[in-house]
Amino acid sequence: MERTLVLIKPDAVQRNLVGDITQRFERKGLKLVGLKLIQLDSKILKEHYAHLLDKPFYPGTEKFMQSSPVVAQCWEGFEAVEVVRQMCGVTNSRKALPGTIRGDFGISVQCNLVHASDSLDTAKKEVPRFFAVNEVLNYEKMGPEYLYAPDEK
Ligand code: IDP
Ligand code: MG
Repeated sequence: MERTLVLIKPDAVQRNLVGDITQRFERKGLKLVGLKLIQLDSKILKEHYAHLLDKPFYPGTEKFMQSSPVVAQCWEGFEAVEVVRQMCGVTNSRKALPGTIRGDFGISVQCNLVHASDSLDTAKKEVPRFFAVNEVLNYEKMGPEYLYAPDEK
């Protein structure tokens, strides 16, 4: 099973969309293994968005991401990284397909509601960036036989 990081961004927190977004991942069949409300600072954002530091929009991104707490989540599932990325939609919410989180709730590039790890390698770095080892929990959940075939677990 893969684990992936989701951040529900300040725009979604302020717009009362935490529940709607979380419910989508739950209904999909993903398993919530980490969850917390956190205030990000410049240091963690510079690490998290290292690939964007030289972009002209980066100062705006950093300010936006600190403008309110965010909800950090770790979701687990078979091919969870790709599943969650697909559910979020492309970066520009105006281009994100209907049915995706960004496509359904957003109309902005910056204020695009969610962050999701973009590959398994990235997820392996991002989950420990936001969660201590004891904040990601292992537990049994009812009903995986109705979510997966035996060779998908
Ligand atoms: P992603 O969130 O879809 O993985 P990235 O390219 O990793 O997209 O960019 C991280 C975040 O930086 C985006 O989600 C968005 O909030 C912001 N961002 C990316 N490109 C732009 C831009 O061209 N203008 C303003 N903000 C941007
Ligand atoms: Mg990204």
